[in-house]
Formats: sequence, C-alpha cells, structure tokens
Amino acid sequence: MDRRDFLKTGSVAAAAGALMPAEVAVASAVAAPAPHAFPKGFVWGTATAAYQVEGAWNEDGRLPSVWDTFSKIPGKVRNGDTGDVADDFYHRYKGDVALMKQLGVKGFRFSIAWPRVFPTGGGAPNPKGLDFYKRLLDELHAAAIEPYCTLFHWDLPQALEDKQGGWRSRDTALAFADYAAYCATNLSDRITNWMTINEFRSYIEGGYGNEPHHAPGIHNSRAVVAQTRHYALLAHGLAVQAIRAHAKGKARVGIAEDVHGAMPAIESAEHIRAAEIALRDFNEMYEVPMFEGKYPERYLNGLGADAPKFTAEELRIISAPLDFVGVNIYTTQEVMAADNPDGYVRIPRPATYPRLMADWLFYNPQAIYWTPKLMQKVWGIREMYITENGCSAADTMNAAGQVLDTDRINYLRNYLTQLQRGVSEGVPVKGYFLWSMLDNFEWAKGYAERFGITYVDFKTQKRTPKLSYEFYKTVIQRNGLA
Ligand code: GBH
Repeated sequence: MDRRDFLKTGSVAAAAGALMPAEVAVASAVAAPAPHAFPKGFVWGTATAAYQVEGAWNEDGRLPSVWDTFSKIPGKVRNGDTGDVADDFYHRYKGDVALMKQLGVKGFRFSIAWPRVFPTGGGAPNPKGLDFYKRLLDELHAAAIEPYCTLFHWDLPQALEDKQGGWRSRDTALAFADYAAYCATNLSDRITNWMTINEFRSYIEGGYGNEPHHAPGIHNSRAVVAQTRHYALLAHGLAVQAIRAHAKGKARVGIAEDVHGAMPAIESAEHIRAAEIALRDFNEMYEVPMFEGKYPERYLNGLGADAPKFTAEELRIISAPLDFVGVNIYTTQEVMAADNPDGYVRIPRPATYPRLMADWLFYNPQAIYWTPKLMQKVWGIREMYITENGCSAADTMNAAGQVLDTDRINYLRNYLTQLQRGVSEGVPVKGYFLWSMLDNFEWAKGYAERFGITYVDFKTQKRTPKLSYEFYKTVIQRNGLA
C-alpha cells in the first residue's frame, strides 16, 4: 500500500503497511506497553452537543431553541452561520458512530435537544424527538460505545424564553426537572451515565450578562444575573433528584462544568496553597454552592443588595452528592501567593503567552494536571471525568486530501501527558472525552473555528479523519503515551 493512502484507510497500521503486514503492525502497537500508561478501564471518549452537530432544526416536531433564534439575528454569529444543518448528525449518526468505533473510543458524550423532546419546553412530549435518541443509543450500544448523556447544552426551548424569560424564571428550573424525569423514565434502559447541565457560566453569564455573546443575548442587571445563576443551580439539583427518582436500574449522575482553573506559577507549598484558594474564589458562583452547600460570604458580600434570594432547602437540593464530576478543561490561570486579603494574585498574561486559534484558549497543558488535582484537594471530589478537552486549529486539507494538524496533536499529546501525570499520582480522573469528534457549529464563531479530530466539509458533509484522529486512535490502542 502507498503510504500516502494511510489517512484514507483510517488505520495507523496501514502506514506501516509497506514495511510489514497490517496485522503485525496492529498487534505490535497493541502489545507494546506504553511507558506513560493509564489505568485499565480508563474511559477514552469523544464529545459533541446537540445544537452543534444535529441540524434538522425543524424536523419531526422540533421547535426552535434560543440558539435557532439568536443565530438568525444578523451580526450575532460569524458569517451569519446557523445550526440549521450543522453536521447533519440527525441523519448521519450511523456513519459517525462507525467512525467512533473505528477510532476505538469506549465512550461518547452527546447531548439531548430539549426542544426535540418537549418542543415548547413542557406540556406534551414529542415521541418522534425521543425516538431519534433511542436510535442513536441503540447504534452506540451495537458498537460497544457507552453513552454519556448531557441533558442541557444550551439549546433552551424558545417558548420558555418567550413565556417566562428563560433561565431568569424559577419555573424554568421546574420545567427542566420535568424534562429530566421524562428522559430518565424513557431512556434509562439505554443510558447509565447522566450529566444535567453543560457549563453554567457560558449560558448564564454569556446569555444574560454583560455584553452577551450567547443566546438569548439579553443584557440584565447584576441582581437578575445573580438570581438566574441560582435558578440554574436549582435546575441542576432538581434534575439530579428527578433522574435518581425515575431511572429504571442503575443511574450515575453528574454534571459537565467549566471549572475555572488556577495553578501555581511556581511549584512550592505557598504557591500551591495560593492556587487552592484561588480555585475556590474563581468558582464561588457555582462550584462552591454545589460542592459545599453554601454561597461564600465573599460572593454574597460582593453582591450586597444584588445577592440572590434562596432558601436552605434549595441549597440542600443544589448540593446533593453526585456520582461524578465532569470538568471541561481547556486552559488555566497562573497565580502567586501574595500578602493581600485574598492570599494570591492572578498573574496577567504576557503578550507572548502561547495560544491556539480561539482567542480565549491559552495553551497550558498543566491545566489538566492542576485543576483536577486541586478539585480533589479543595472539595474532596472522588470521581472525575474530563468531559471536554481539545482545541480549534487552522485546519487545511492538502492536495492529497489530508488534514495534517500537528498543532492539535502537539496540544493533545501534552495535555494527555499532564493528565497521565495526575492520574498516576492518584487524581481520580476516570475518563477523557476529546472535544470534538467532528468539526461543528462553534456557537458565536460559527463554522469558522474547527475543534474536530474529524474534518467536515460543510458543503458536502464529507468526513475526513485528521492526523489527530490517528494520533488519538494510537493513544487509545496503547492506553497511554510514548
Ligand atoms: C466548551 O466551552 C463548550 O461546552 C462547547 O460547546 C464548545 O464548543 C467548546 O467549549 C469549544 O469552545 O468569547 O472570550 O468571552 C468552553 C468554555 C467558555 C470557552 C466561554 C469560551 C467564551 C470566552 N468556553 N468562553 S469569550
């Protein structure tokens, strides 16, 4: 076989095919122990989210979400892109599951579109919407890929926004719990691992805060935003209860959070202590109430009269124990110990700090070492998953039809090396979900930012595994790194 064909075959072994038979290459790849190994049973996975990949925005009874509305407002999304078609995953999921099987992943993190299941957010369910997820789940199980389901990845039914102001209303938290109960009742035969919500901060601060760049894109006062955060937390807590109450059989419930990482600029005890304090402060709005059952004084005092109204019972619901905590990790913030009331300072990033394509994605592989390690220390978290990690890159297809994304491989190799460092020290991370399986609708950046390890030609919907897909496949086969 010609070496140039190796990407088309989707097999690393084939690259060596000119030198030795493919079976021999595969066997030696599997047998060779990786010096930087992960524990047996480590869950290697990939991730996507409904609005970013499904398309079929108005099919089989689905009604608009706030993202359908927002993306159609001129100027809100780069190039006027929308998720109307996206990756057409709604129709192409079988081929995409086959690609995942070929990759060798053990887990797939996806999200359910609330407006497919309850087109107006509540009331009568739409069985046709649910059927899509049954078909997808059956396909995953047939491929021996374990589903990890997120119930809310930002596609709030537009009707709830119109009727009651979306997440600004306590009623939306109650509607979310009903939707969670319905999904648990009807899908728990096919799903064991549940995540309630993806990244509070992104859709609350991003959708309702200052200069909102996410749907619904409505600016609100500080008091309203603080109350909205509280309702989002309550929605999570009520959904945890609802899943546990309605699941038939075993259910493991968690969340996928955008924990804002802190790390010590210098690895000495005082700076590590500073990073622990900073981690808690950086996440005072969501993680502290969820993991400690209280709002920190620092947060409430900072808000003064704008502080949220809440009850002890609500805090108890919000902080119910989880089976696991999912963390989306892309970057981190260096801190130093300081003789000030906080006990630390954030170090401003120098102009030459490395980043990848996204303006916010500062390259620091140690993020995936320190954030879980400090979460274990600060909150005693006993089971974690990296529910997202990856990067966008300036991918181009060469004349031979390959996407040789060595920048993404560099990123992944070094983040995974730091993850292995943590896991080998006993940090309880049980799995890793690479964001993303496919190039997709990157929210306000539209299709201009590609996070996939599979290249998608959005005109033809053709999928081409990138070199990073082959890299990841080898990591999975070896369960570790060289
Ligand atoms: C994740 O968010 C999302 O869960 C996923 O859907 C998304 O595709 C993926 O990351 C890649 O972006 O514009 O400067 O205000 C990651 C965390 C938080 C990163 C919000 C971007 C906006 C920064 N995101 N942040 S800015």
